[in-house]
Amino acid sequence: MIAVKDRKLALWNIGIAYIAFIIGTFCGLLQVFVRNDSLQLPKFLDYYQILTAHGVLLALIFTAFFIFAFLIAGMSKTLGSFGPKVSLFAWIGLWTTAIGTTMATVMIISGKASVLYTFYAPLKASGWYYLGLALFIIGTWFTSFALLGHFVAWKKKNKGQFSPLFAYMTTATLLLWIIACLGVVATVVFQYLPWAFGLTDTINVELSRSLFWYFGHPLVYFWLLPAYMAWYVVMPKIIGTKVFSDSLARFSFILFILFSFPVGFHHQLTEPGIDSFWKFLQVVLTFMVIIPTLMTAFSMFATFEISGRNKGGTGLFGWLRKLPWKDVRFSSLFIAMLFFIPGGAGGIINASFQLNELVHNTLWVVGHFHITVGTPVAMTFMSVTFWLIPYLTGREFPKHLQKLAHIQIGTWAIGMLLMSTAQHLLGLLGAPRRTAYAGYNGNESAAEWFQGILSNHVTMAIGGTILFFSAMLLVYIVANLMFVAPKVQDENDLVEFPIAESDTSHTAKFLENWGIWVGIAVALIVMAYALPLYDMIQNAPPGSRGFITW
Ligand code: HEM
Ligand SMILES: [Cu+2]
Repeated sequence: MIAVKDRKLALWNIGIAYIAFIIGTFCGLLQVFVRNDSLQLPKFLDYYQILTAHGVLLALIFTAFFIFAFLIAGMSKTLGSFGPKVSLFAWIGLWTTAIGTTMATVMIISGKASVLYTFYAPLKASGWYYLGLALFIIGTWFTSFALLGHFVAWKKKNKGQFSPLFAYMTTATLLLWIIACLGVVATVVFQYLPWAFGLTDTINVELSRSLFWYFGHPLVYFWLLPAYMAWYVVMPKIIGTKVFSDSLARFSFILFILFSFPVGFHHQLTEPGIDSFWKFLQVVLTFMVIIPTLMTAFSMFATFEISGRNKGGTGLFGWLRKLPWKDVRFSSLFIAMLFFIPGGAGGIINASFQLNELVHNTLWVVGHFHITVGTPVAMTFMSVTFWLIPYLTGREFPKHLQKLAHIQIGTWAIGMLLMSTAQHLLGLLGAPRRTAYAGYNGNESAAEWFQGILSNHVTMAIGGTILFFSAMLLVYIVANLMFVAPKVQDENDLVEFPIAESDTSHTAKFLENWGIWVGIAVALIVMAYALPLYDMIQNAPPGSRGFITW
């Protein structure tokens, strides 16, 4: 059992995450109906306002707060309770992120920041929106440094020992996050804030987008790495076995750090201001991420097979039947992983220089990130929710809630399958993303493209509705686990915090040498970005004044 004060910190983070989840998924529900032309929003709400809220609240706020809850709880569990300084920093971090989030959300809701979560210039929001985002990032840095400080203190006390795998992976994730944020902090502080508060008239658009995507791609690994932590460290324990290979797990995290950074241009393949050589280089580096991804997939299936065979499963696939399908902590993780197979394959398509031309800015992309962050990551967080909240609140996870959790996971999977398949197909046929008007004014040939069974905005809306139902079911379960479910009487009956055993006897020492890895990461960043960014600054166009299109 971890210390009460650390539990409280983690619970506050989870609470804020789920408040963002409620508002964010409600916006998602509205979106599918607006796009389907069956809902007209009231005058005070426009489509881009709710779409901004949806993106910010789900992709940034829900994920970040949940991730920090998971990391905080796991670091306290594996390295011991936080000292007073670590706690102080982590609380300052929590309140700063919460204030930043509130500022940004208020600006979005009051219609002063309909710039979507990527806040591309020259769209210009109120300066307070950018300030809110900046505070959010600064807050996460406080929490990150608190956790890194906790790690360093542990290392000092345990000289020469390998850190527990959970703590190692947390450190990798936080280093990735801090280095990634440098880009978005640079553009917000030096470009957006002076521009939005009227100190400068124009903004260098290409530079701002490039700095955004320098952050935006590793951002997806900031979502994924904690999910992988649950896959590598938590899942084997749930199915009653050990981590497949400690050194493979550590090495894959290192590779994720290295190849997360020098690749942001793959989001900018259609932009004219970047020479094709740099785009090509970054596309090639993007494909390197396939290596740690397949390493992860291999270890997961090896873990399943080992566990299934240990339980007596035989034959080519007999072991599959021996896995604990009735345990919702496991079935949810398994479904999350299944969704990542088409998700990853789609990513290869998006990142390909030529194929990107076909799918860029279409609904295909929306389909893609709902089967990457929206399911593999989000459903992994749901799986973690089912044991982490009762663990932290000291409550039971009663049978009837477990049944509901199965329904919740199943409906999320069905809803997402319908919604994202429709989005992928509509996108291939040319339906644009980020637009309220999806019908091409009733043009006949467009109507033909969009009237398939799956390539249809109605299918997307049905999927979205099932998803929203599932989201509300989850909120009901979360509220119960937080406040209602009976408390366990005896500490031995507390739900477990599953951390699998990991054998470090074959793990190479240099994997713990963070200096080397951060050094190589910086070298790759300089190689991929120094010249093109220098060029954007030196040969800058006149810049653009701000536009408020809403
Ligand atoms: C009830 C569940 C959900 C529904 C019905 C839903 C629906 C949608 C729709 C229809 C769009 C596209 C709108 C457009 O391009 O015009 C969208 C965009 C988006 N969704 Fe979701 N979504 C859901 C859950 C999620 C979750 C869980 C995440 C992430 C954790 C997420 C992240 C995003 C992001 C980042 C965008 C892009 C926003 C932008 O283009 O600025 N969504 N969603
Ligand atoms: Cu990317």
